[in-house]
Amino acid sequence: MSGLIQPDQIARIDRIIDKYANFIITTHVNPDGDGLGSEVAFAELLRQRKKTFSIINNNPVPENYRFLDPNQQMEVFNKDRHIELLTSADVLFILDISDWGRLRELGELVRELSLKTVCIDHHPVQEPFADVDIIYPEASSTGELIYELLKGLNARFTQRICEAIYTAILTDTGSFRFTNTNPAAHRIVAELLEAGINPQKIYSNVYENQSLARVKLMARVLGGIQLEYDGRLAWMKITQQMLKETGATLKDTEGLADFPRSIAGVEVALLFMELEDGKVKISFRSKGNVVINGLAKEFNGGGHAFAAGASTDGPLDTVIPNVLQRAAALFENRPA
Ligand SMILES: [Mn+2]
Repeated sequence: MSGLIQPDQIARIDRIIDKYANFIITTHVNPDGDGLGSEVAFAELLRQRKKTFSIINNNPVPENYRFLDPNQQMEVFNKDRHIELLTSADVLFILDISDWGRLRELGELVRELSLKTVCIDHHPVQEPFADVDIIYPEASSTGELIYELLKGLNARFTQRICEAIYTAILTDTGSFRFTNTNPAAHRIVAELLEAGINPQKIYSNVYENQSLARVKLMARVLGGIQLEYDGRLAWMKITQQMLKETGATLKDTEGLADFPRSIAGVEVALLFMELEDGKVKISFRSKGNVVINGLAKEFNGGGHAFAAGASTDGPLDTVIPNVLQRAAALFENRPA
């Protein structure tokens, strides 16, 4: 299988792992299956190489991904608790993110320290990010890149590594449905299945593990879907009141933005979420014909061509019409 990561990059990572002893692994805020799965698989490589490592994230592991971390080795970043560890560490591996803003306080602290940084990611970037960047937007997921790296470094593909990489690819491709689904994703997953992982068990852990509050919130949110631009744009909102009334929390909203794409004729879906501080988080999703990260950029956001996000000042009732108006440009000169 020809990979994306070049042999000299693999050799460079090999040398870094060889040379140093203490490693930290992290991923973006609100970690997802790709970030967490990639962390677990990469950590197992370091374990096989007899290295000392810690996995430190800005947020706790969501309930439905706890199976990836049965011994609860993933730590939630706390400056007072971790400053010594981070100061004495040699290398920080940053997975599934190449944006300091999405590393929050951990990122701020790291930039003050002299840690060597290595980034492995598939988000598009404009400029160099870490000391060593292994960034391929054409990869389906960071999990795909971790697979290549582990292959290149002759890791032993234990059950744990196989499950972690499968989870990363499964979740980031939306169960092999999204536009980032590529032949490599299927080839890698075929190999993981041959190695004996149980896809039904992993699917059930990730997707059949929802809280009642989330399902109730979903009903409210979906009930409020509105269509614009001849049904080519669908939008919905989540208010603080809706969260309160259903008992749902922010983490219960993950994945909701993808839903309206299932409506016939809808090209673009927007989800507006009122945050506690009054700011508004916007999720942009596209079925694959209309590029939406340009629109996200207009609101200080960014992301992939067909999945992006932004966060802007409220109130919600001002943001929604503003974004909808600017979205008109997406459909100009584009017959339905
Ligand atoms: Mn990812």
